[in-house]
Amino acid sequence: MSKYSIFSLARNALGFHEGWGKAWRSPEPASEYDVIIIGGGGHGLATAYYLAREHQVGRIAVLEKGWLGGGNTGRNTTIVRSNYLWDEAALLYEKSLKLWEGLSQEINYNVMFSQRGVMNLGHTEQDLRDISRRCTANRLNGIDAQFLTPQDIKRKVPIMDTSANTRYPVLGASFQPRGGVARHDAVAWGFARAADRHGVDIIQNCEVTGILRSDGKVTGVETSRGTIRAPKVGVVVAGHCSVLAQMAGFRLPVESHPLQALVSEPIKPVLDTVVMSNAVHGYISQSDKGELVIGAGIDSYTGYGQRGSFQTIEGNIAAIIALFPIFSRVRMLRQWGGIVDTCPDACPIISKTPVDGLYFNCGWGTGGFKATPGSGWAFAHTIARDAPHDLNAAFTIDRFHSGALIDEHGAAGVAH
Ligand code: FAD
Ligand code: PYC
Repeated sequence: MSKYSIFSLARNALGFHEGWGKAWRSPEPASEYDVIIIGGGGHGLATAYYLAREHQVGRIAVLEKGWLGGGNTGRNTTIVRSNYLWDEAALLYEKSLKLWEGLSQEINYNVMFSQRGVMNLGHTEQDLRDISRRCTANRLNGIDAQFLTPQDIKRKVPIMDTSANTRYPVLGASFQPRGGVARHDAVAWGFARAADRHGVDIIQNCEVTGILRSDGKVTGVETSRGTIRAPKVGVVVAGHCSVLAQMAGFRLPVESHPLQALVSEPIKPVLDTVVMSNAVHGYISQSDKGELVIGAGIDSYTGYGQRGSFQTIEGNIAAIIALFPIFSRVRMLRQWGGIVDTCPDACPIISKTPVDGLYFNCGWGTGGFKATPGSGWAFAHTIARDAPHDLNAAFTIDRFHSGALIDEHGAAGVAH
């Protein structure tokens, strides 16, 4: 470390960070852009970054009604993996995983991507058949996948109850060593700073209230900060995509549900991988700070409250304690909910729409955090070229008319 940076570190430590520059600008909205992105979550910010970086689009704005990453991006349990069954989904999520592997360097921001592996447990003979089918399909697509026996599982996670007489007998698991976790808010901040450096205007506290159209084409948006014109608009608002679709005059086959998560008080390191179980609707990992990060399945009702119901997490915690009796006396610190946008086939929409120049990226449901870089990359291509990339060509809105669904309930299963 140079003398200069040691002094500047000491000065900032003693001086309440005086002189630290803002990570991104906060410009007033211009009256017109080449592309407007609605939604300042990870996907929206990544889209803006790749539009500027890979497609040299000049004037881009990201409009966010609240603060960056205040939606699902900052509320998820940060699990990253690509072990999906069908080629279309597996290749899209694997593209994303490959981008994760170089992301901190690419955007020069430490997103703390930690490839500690992701384990998906099987509790019945049918679970094992599904797991082994998925492992084989993954390997055929060049995706790392291992089948673990109960003995392998016990060696990797000694604190799990793998004895025969438990409520949820552990009969086997799939394991993706390259899967893991990342720091979710850093992903939003990192993409925001990188996009800003490429000239993207990031405008917070700017709610889109209407989508302007003329002769079947988008012409701009109405916002809480006035009218902004653009010939292309990308919508990436997760749980609120149906609201935005209604503004544009069409309907999406999406339901919005609360999805909850919890963290415990910090404890010593005891769990160095991610464990998920579709059957018990629960998943758990330990953060670098020592907190247990626990998630549940979706609440069964639809709604926009970022809370969720007690009964869902009560069942979730009971299942986690059955698998990990050692945690029975750990105290939970916080609980929260996000609104997830679920499609009938548990796959996303990255697509053109019935309105020319208007594009939607949504329907990631409970599993879009892992897709953040890949989704932004593919959506940027779709907007810039007005045509999908091969990787997202199957994820159109049209598939709900044609019937070409991609059923990923097994891989997304934990929470849908
Ligand atoms: P968001 O981050 O929600 O961003 C959308 C933004 O749009 C928001 O900031 C919102 O304020 C803004 N917006 C909405 N309406 C408007 C408007 N009218 N005008 C302007 N802005 C607007 N996925 C995984 O892969 N792994 C996990 O472990 C995982 N765990 C999860 C746990 C929980 C509890 C939850 C809730 C989700 C989880 N997910 C997980 C899913 C994942 O979080 C989402 O799929 C992903 O973060 C979606 O990102 P996004 O950028 O599309 O949405
Ligand atoms: O998609 O891996 C996932 C996931 C885990 C928890 C919520 N979603």
